[in-house]
Amino acid sequence: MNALLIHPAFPPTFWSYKYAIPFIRKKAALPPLGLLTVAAMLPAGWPKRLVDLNVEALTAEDLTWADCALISAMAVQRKSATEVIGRCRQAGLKIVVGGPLFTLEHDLFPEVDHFILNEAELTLPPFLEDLQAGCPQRVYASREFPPLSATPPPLWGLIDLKRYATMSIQFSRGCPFDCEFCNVTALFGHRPRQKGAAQIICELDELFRRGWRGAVFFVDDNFIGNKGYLRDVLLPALIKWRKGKKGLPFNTEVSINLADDPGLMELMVAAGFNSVFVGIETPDEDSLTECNKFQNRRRDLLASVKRIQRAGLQVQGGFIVGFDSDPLSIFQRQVEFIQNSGIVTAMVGLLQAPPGTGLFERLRRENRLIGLISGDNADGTTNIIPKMGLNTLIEGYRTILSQIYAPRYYYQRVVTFLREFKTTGVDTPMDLQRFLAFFRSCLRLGIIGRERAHYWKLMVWTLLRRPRLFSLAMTLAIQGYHFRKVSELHLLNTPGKRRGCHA
Ligand code: B12
Ligand code: SF4
Repeated sequence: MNALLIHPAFPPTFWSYKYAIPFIRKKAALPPLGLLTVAAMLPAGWPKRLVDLNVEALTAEDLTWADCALISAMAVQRKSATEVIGRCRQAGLKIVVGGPLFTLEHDLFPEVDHFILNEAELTLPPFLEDLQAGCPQRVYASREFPPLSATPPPLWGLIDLKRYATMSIQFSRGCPFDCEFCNVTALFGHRPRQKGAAQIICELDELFRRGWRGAVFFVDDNFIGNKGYLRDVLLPALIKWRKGKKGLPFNTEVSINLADDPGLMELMVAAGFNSVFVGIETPDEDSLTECNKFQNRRRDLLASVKRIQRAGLQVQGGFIVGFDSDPLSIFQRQVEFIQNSGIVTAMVGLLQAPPGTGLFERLRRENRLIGLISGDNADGTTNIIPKMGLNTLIEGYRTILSQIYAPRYYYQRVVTFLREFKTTGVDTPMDLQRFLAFFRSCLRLGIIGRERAHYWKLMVWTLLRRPRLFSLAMTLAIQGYHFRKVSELHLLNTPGKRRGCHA
């Protein structure tokens, strides 16, 4: 069986870094880790090819070569996935699909032969057995959450690492918290399940062996879901692994309670972490209560962010507007919070209700749902009827975006952050592309760009005040260009168009 693994194309989104990665001559931000992992679960005797539409084209020759297509997608890839399914159907391939898009919306794809839903560790083996026996079913699903001890390392040999800006590794799945809008717990449950430290070291060794020295993203829903194991086993193992090696800075996603644990932060920094994404959501206490984000409540969120930054971890933040409890002042309060916190990478979205979440069920009961989510949680669309009215919400959202990514506000935030940030020492080693990225940024941002005065002011300020952070300042300037372009795209789409409904 010739297996063609296909990753559909992403539209430009906040995390796609579509407008930033050309500066370092990369094609995509991250590799399709789900497909690379599934590839390792397929029979060893099957010849395999992986086509990631984000870095290359799907050719007629690929389709002729293949016997079956295995497609993985999240909701935001819906359009490209539908096109790919059509092409595979025309080529007469057996179509097998999995991943979040299909797990949550499988009834929308009549042309698919087999749905391998939820986690492939549980649902792929019975499909392969039935296939072998000549009686494969259409849908394989599971309500169980498998241990990750048997998850194989990804088949990195199927992709060209050099085309990606960052590599990824998954340590754990699941999150102990229960935020009402979040589909992570619907997909992966509340009990964090993790790989053993030996599995992680083996995956890192393989990336290192293949010459990777760039950043590695631990793609966990909440990396600190099991603090005991981190403290006692994984982080000490990572510290040991890192000795004598250059590069491979780590980043991940955590909940805000990391700020309460200086020992854990110290260990993470020593292990090579330099950045964490935190779901801050909102500075409004009532809205935090409403969405059950109790780990963010009754704390000084600003002080928590500063503590993490001072420990040596850049904080990237997720923010949401459109809660029932949001007062009309929320838009300005969000802007003020983001500016004061020095969270440079601030992703702001409208509240959406993904299927499978508590919010989706509540709003269905209240008759306040209008179709599906777009799949991009930060594109200014929503599938809910907000209490404050859709127009007010969208206008307020536009006010936020037009401020926080505007050069004056954005560069100000970079300086606020760099002042606070404690340098750790682990960074991506300077290579030719990063060196050239500086000259490209000089040209694009420093000469052509409307942000030119802010750009040069930042470069000079960093050289004089925080010279060790010069490379980081340049990276943030380039990322700011991406955020501005994506937000302009979303703002341009807004007037006149009914936002949200993808029914
Ligand atoms: C890493 C990650 C990213 C990375 C990399 C994405 C990429 N290249 O694939 C980055 C940071 C770029 C990213 C971006 C975005 N992401 Co993202 N991301 C994740 C995250 C944290 C981990 C995904 C991962 O790598 N998992 C590890 C692998 C091993 O697991 P897996 O992919 O789930 O695969 C398993 C199963 O699903 C199944 N499977 C998967 N595919 C297939 C295929 C077949 C054939 C079979 C049989 C089985 C199978 O088997 C695998 C093993 O069990 C998830 C959260 C999560 N826990 O899943 C969100 C998540 C997938 N992202 C999400 C979103 C919304 C986004 C963005 C739209 C955010 C934004 N506004 O910018 C963008 C869109 C992507 C883009 N490039 O523009 C949502 C998707 C929701 C949905 N219903 O579709 C998730 C679930 C987070 C969330 N709770 O909202 N993301
Ligand atoms: S802490 Fe994050 S991953 Fe966990 S339930 Fe809340 S939003 Fe989801």
